[in-house]
Amino acid sequence: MEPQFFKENRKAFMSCLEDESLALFFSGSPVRRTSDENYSFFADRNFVYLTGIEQKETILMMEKTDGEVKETIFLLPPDIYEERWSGRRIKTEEAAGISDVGNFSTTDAFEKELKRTLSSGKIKKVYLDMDMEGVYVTASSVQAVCHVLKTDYSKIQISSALPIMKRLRLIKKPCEIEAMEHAQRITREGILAMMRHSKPGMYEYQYKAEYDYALAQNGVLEAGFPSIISAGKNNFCIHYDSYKGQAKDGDMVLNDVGVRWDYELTDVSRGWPCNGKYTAEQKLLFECAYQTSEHMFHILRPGILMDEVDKEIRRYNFGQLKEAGVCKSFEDIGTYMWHGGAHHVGFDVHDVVSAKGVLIKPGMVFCVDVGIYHEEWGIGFRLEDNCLITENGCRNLSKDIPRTIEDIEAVMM
Ligand SMILES: [Mn+2]
Repeated sequence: MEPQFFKENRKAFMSCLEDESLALFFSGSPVRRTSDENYSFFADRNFVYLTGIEQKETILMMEKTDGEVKETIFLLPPDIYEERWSGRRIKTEEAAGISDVGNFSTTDAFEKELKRTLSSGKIKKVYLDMDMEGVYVTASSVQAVCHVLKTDYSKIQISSALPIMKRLRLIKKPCEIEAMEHAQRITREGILAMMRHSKPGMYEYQYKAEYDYALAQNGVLEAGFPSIISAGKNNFCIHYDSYKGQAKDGDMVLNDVGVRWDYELTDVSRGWPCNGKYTAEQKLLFECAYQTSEHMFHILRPGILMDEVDKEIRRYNFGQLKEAGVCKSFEDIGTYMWHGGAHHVGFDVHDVVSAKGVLIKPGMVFCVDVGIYHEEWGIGFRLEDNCLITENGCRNLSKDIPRTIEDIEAVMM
């Protein structure tokens, strides 16, 4: 992503703030795993959306006074001994090149600078990055600032930056779409690798190994999110992650996987027979999901209420299942459809956006996910694609990943 992208994001964010406001974003700290080990660090996505920087313990401070905005990034100071063990820390010039922020300081100066700013008498409101439930996301840092504000600056109001971030992140820019398209190409490689190597008797971890190998060959060292790869009855666990099961002849394999490229994610599901040939029952159900998905890609366009997407998937898929003689009454649809069919994707796989009561607009990207679970027949799968809303319709970003019975069977021949 070009520095311009992050600069525009900050500008858009600050334009939503009143004068005499301060906003703070923290990249976060690694979480301890055990003893002296941490989980690999993953920077807060709102912080990354505004800076492009993914280093731990980094802080973005933005101040709006007298109609002017001042942006400062606080970086970990150089430490030759620490850097010997855990890699070099990002330098000011590099951080400036990535983010296009003009002012830099070091994290050890942050507390003093924060107190100086808050004591200036020019700040009436502080915006903090709080998570979905209003609980503080980058826990310790945000909590520490809250504590300082409540004890020493009780006249300054605390506000959540989240509603603004959710509005901004809802609409994707052309560079984000480009990154997603590249991520789709790699996702395709991963799914094709699983399909091509598939045979009865293969273990779920072997499918996963094929997926991870294909990604790594394309420079992606970690799946976009914990891959869901299951076979047979394990397909009935929606967020399955054990990978210990074995695909037996006649079983379907379900993959619900993604790739992150340049911060942007994909989220694609396919369901296919491990032996490469759909049975009559599998065909019947798959065709229902496919027709529903096709229907959605025909009708989705700007102006439709986002809340209607899920309902329409359910309504249309019921029609298909009824015609197939599987489900007789709409009241019973919950027996076969276990989850929602539309969530946004972007910097997060369940993207942090606000779409409730919102009309669909160009630049939105969300999943069209049709899941069918028929426990009696032992068949469960999802057909999930990523839909980009355009000026007068939509585009299936994952359309090149085989999604018809004919195309999937051809790949698996
Ligand atoms: Mn998914």
